[in-house]
This record gives sequence, C-alpha cells and structure tokens, in this order.
Amino acid sequence: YQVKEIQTKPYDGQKPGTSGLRKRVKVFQQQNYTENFIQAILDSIKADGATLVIGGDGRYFSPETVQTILRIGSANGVKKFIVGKDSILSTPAASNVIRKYKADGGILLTASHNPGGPNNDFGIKYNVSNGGPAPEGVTNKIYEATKTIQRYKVIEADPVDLSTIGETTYGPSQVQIIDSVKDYVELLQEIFDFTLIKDFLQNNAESFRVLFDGLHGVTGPYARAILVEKLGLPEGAVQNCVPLPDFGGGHPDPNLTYADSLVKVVEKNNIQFGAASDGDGDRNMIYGKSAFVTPSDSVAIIADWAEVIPYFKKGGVKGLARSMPTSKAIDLVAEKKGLEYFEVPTGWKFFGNLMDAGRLSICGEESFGTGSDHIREKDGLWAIVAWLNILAAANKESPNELIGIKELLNRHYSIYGRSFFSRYDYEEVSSEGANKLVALLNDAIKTSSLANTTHHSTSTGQDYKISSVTSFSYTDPIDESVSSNQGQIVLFDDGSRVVFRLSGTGSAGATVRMYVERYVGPKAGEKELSRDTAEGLKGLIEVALRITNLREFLQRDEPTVIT
Ligand code: VG1
Ligand code: CO
Repeated sequence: YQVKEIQTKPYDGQKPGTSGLRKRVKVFQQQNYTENFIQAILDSIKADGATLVIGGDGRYFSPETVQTILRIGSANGVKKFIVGKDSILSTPAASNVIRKYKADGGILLTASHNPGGPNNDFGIKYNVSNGGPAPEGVTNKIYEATKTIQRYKVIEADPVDLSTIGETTYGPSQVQIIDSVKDYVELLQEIFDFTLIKDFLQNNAESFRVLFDGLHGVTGPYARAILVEKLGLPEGAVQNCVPLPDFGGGHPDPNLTYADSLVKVVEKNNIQFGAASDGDGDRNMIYGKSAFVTPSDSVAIIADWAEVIPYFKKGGVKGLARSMPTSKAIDLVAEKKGLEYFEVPTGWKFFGNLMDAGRLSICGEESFGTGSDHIREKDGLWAIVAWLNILAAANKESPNELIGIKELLNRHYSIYGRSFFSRYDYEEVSSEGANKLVALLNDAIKTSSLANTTHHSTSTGQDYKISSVTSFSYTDPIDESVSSNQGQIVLFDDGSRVVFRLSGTGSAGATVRMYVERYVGPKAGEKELSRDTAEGLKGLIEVALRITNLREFLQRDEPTVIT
C-alpha cells in the first residue's frame, strides 16, 4: 500500500452543530468536502494506533462515506475499524459498540431525523471513547482544523465489502464488519426484565396490543429483533421496519406530525401502545390510543418507576437531569426521591460528563430524547422497552385493572401535578429575522424592560406577569467548562416559562424554537389536569408571541411544526 497526500483547500462553515456536521448531501458531495472534514477529525484526535467504530443510519451517501473514512483513516494510522454491516449502526448501538469494545472513538454517519436522499441531508458526527458525542473542546478543534487544512492523506486500496461479517486486512489496518444488531439486543436484555414484559404481553395479547413504527429509519431491524423475536409479539406489531436510504421519502421524526403513519393506525385499530423512533434510532415517541406522552413526562415517569427496571434496581439511581428547555416534571420526581438533579444545555453531550462522574442515571430532552447511563447517547428503543417494563410491573401490582399509558399518566399527574409543555418550531426562516428576535430578547435582558410587566391574554382572560428574562449559561460541574448563550428564558411569576433558542442542527437557513411550559399542581383537580395541551397553554402562547413580535420578525403566522 502507498500513502498519498492530496492537496486541498478549506471550506467555510464546517462547524459541527448540536450533533455533528449536518448539510445537504450535495454539499458533502463537493470535491474534497467530506475528505476535508474527515481529515480534520483525524487531525484533532490521536488517530495513530486508534480503534474507531463506524456506522450510521444507512442514509443516502453512507456507503461511499464509509469507504472514504477507511481510505483516509488507514492513511492516518488508524489500527482498527469496527464497522456496522452495510454501514448500519443506530446511534445508541454505535455508542454501545464504542464502549463494549473499548474503542477510542467513532464516526457516525447520520443527520438523525432529517430527510435523506440525494436532495436531502447527510451528517458526520464524532463520538469519543465514552461513547458520547465529542464535547465542545473537541468539536472546536475539528472546526479549527477545517479552516486551515491544506492536504489529506489516503491509501490506495480496493473498497471493503461492507456486507460480509468478518475481519480483513486493509492496507496497514484491520477492518472488522460486525452484526449491527446483536450487541445492542444483548445490552437491552441485561437492562430490562424481558420475562416480565413477555408474560404481560402474552397474557394481554388482545387488550394490550403494541405497534412500533420504524419510519424506514435504522431501528427497524433492532425493533424486530427485540419486539418480535425476543418478546414474542406478532409480525404485525412492527411496521415500516426496512431501513431505506431515503426513509421512503418521509421525515423520520417521531412526533405527532411526522409519525402520522403510526398515529393513524393506532387510532384506527385502537392500539394501546404505539411507539416510533427517528432515522438514527436515538429518539422515541410513546403514543397509545388517545394518549400522547410528552417526552418531558416520559423521562419523569421512567425516573419515578426506575426501581422496577433491573438495571436501576441493581445499580441504584444516582441522579437525574434534563436539558434546559425540557419541562421541570423530572425535577419534581428528583425532589420527592431526594436525588440530585441537573439542568444542562440542549444536546446529549452535556449529560456524558455527569454520567462518567457517577452522578447521573436517567435524563431526557423535550425533543423526544430519553436515555440513561447504560450508554452515552439517547436511546429510542431503550425508552420504549422501559415503558413496556414499567407498564408490565404496574399491571402486576394491580392485577384487577388494565393500566395503560393514560392510566399511568393520570396517576403521575395526581401525585406530581402536570407540566403542560409544547414546542413551536419555525423552520428555515431568514437569519435576519431570527437575529432581530434574539436582539429584542437580549435587549430586554440588558435593560430589564420586560421584568415586572403584566400581559393580558384576550383568548383566555388570564394575566401573565413576567418576573425575569435571562440567558442560559451552563458551567459543567465536572470540568468547569462554560457554555453560554444557550437560549433565552422568559420566566413568569406563576413559574410558567417560555424559552427561545436557535436550532444547531438545521442544514439550511435558521430555525427558531419556542418552548412553552405551564405547571398545574396536583390539587387542581382532574378536569384541569387532563386538559388538552394546546388549550392549557393557549393564553401563555398568545402572550409570548405578542411580546416578542415573533410573527412579524420571522414573517410566519404559524410554526412549521408543533410538538
Ligand atoms: C435538536 C434538539 C436537541 C437534540 C438534537 C439532536 O437540536 O432540539 O434536543 O439533542 O436535535 O438530536 P437543535 O439544536 O436543532 O435544537 V438527534 O436525534 O439529531 O441526534
Ligand atoms: Co436522532
């Protein structure tokens, strides 16, 4: 083999966002664009002698990129590549493989829930040896390297056959193609009580039916292995479970808008337990007949019931956490149980340090991300099986009634109260408009102009008094690193919050997110607590839109998506 040096020039804008570099496929296909970024990653880590895991959600442009990584990685001294068969590894599976085989890191090819195909998105993300997304120190280094890159190295070798499991020599390196699913299934079997779940599902085969929708993302084979092969559910319990490079033309995002294929069948066939996952398998939605679980409630309920899950029963629950915009439902569980809890910026990388330090076990984000310290990524199927485990245990405790999603939610609200929560996304708006919105809020922070002002909602008749407007800044309790400007928070005197953030994962234009939260205590009564989310938040949303002038700045009457 021979190492060749190829001359190149830097590209602008190769800055990794919330979760890696995400751009249109066409951008990655520009000459040397992908090669530059991969070389920049390798220049920022200790590539010589390293073991790297490679895999992704199988989207369009993945197989080519795996070969590019092999050629450049090998030339940079990578000793061993562990690659998911057919370039497939869900994000949680990749995190597990990095940890299990003690790799030095991994390169994940995914743009998560963004559509795939030649005219849509691709992404490259670097994960470190704990299995989690690279911290900002590393991503900044990668970005700096992209700005000065002059050459990249390649070896000349034939492409590796990615479809055959086994180990081969590749130039100076070894390439091991592994089964994408096996290690992950073993991991979940160690965590959950599969026997309990299986018994429950079999004893209630008619009254408690399950439907999982893979949305043609990467989780299909994982879900079939777990739900059908291990838990004994019928074939009909999974749908859209063949991963496709363009996700069948859909938008593989598990929410009420994009997971419409699930919602429709759940409603039509009266299915008690529906669930879906995103393109790369780290997100989840739990949705049963007329019972939607907000991700903020989901993580709170998992935390509340943790002791029925063998993994937590054995290891205990060390601490809880959520991302800043996520509702405070989990805080209430932590307080009641006397557990330490944390509020971190958006993006899973911030949870990793706390987990590595043994201070965090269960955490979540409002963006349909839930997980624990079993790996260092959020984990869609983990959350889904956690719910099945909890429901199976709850039904064992109360054998005379069937406890479904709705019953579990109502029980939770009657103890802890309910945080009504919704997120409005304004996708691909003009950067100029988004900047004006940010500037208005920054000005309100600087001058305190909004503090102590009261705003009337004409639709509900309620008055909302603002107590403060602040910008969220986080100091990592473990390494003391500071991340500032992580979103602006408008806090009201009844504890309600409206948070504004710019997305760090979009591939074109700017995306503004508005998060709205209003808490109602357990004594408010069943009628108040079981209200429709949109109705419970109506007045607050009206006020938030008005005081920020959002519609005018963004030139949008309605958000692109409401979750
Ligand atoms: C979004 C979500 C965030 C999540 C991130 C990655 O980021 O809001 O909570 O961690 O996507 O999710 P942003 O910056 O666009 O708001 V995924 O499933 O890409 O890995
Ligand atoms: Co994802």
